Amino acid sequence: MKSLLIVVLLGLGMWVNAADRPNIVWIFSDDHSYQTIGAYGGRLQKLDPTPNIDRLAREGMRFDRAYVGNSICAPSRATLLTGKHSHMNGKYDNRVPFNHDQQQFQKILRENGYQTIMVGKIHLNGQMQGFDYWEVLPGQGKYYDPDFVTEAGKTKHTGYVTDIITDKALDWLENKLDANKPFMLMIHHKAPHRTWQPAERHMEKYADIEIPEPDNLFDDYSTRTTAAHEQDMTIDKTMRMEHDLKVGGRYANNKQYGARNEWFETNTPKGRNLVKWKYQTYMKDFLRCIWAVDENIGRVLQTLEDQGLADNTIVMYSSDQGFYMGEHGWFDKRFMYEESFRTPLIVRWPGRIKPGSVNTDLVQNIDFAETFLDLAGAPIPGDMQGKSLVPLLEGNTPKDWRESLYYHYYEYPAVHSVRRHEGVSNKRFKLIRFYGPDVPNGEEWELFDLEKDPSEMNNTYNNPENAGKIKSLEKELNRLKEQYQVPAEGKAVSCE
Ligand SMILES: [Ca+2]
Repeated sequence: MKSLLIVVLLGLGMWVNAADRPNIVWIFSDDHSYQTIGAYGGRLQKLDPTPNIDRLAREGMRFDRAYVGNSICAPSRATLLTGKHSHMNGKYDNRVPFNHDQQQFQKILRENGYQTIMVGKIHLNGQMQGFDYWEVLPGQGKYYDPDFVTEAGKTKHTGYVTDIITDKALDWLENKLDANKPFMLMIHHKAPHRTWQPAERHMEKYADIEIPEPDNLFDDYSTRTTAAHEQDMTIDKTMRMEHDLKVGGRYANNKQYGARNEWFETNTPKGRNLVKWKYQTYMKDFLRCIWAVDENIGRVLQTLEDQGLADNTIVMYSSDQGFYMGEHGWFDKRFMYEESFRTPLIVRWPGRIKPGSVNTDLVQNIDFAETFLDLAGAPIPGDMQGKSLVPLLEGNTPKDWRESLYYHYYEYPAVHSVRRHEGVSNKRFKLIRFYGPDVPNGEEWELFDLEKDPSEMNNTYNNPENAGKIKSLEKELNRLKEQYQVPAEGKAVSCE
């Protein structure tokens, strides 16, 4: 009846009243690469890894050019909540504290009549603010029998983390919502974060399938600068047998990984064959974790229908960044190269988004907070740094929409040894500047033509023909730094 009323009101060209503002279900995962989403196509599509996420894309909009500003977990989440780049919200790496007292979109949503609920992984230590209810994993959280933290303290749970997070969300949808208010329900998964531990029911999935390799699994980094040569995130050298691949040590006699251990002991691959085996094993564990995420998204979609909420609820799916699925021989993220700079973004909004639409505008995680506020009809603070995606969702990209993106990664020296870098990217070209400790001469540059070289194998910065292009990209980088108020190098980033 309620949805019929909305249809009638929309039909009359009238905007619905406050009580009919859309609900938002914001499903988010940790390290989910676009390469492992069926709707994005690519070499893994035929494995059909994500039937429910694909359904969201069929019924909604897929963003092909969604990016982050700093490709690492906690800073990405801080950007999501604040609508600001890392240097403005102060959470520029995984180690510095996040100031919860600062402005965040959910506080404003709540002040404007939304019920706000957050369950799952947030990876920001301290008490959450602006939520009617929050229940989160401590730090990285655990895959099996995880603890959760609420305002009241820590509680222990039995089961698989992706299922438990969804159970909590469904409990809200079925039993706890205030029927007089629209809601924002954030369902934020730990999966498929390292060390890629699947639910027991998915341990055999893809067992007899050969996962296609990327063309650059054995990248030698020629043409790239020091950062690519000296990172510590290769499947070959960095990925660990026991910790990541569950072979040997505490897994030697583990029932779940018994067949894998037995196979390895008998065959013991070496050299390139070992890298290929590690790639297969990593990919299968990763895809198994995704399978549980996708299955649980299916449960959420079904519950929205069962509760009569589907028509007036926007469902958005994204991740805190992308991830390397063996491209460049890597796992992990951090670099400004496409696989980790980009992130999946799929949105379903019945009646407002044309089903099956694809958007190729440059969007970034600084846009999410403003989008939520815009959807809610709430005021958008002038110091947020993104733009609302609502016009894009409705198929009306503004003429002055951004044509370039700013990126900045700070966490070095640190795990995985990715040098600090910043850069600018438009739809065609990307200019990256590595700088700081352990970068020869203080800085090194890379230039890529994303059209001619989508895998970013050929750094053409030193080609004299590109001098003009580099000059204009540098100018654009400086313009973005001024626009986003990036502090001069060596000056502390804001932490107010
Ligand atoms: Ca992450």
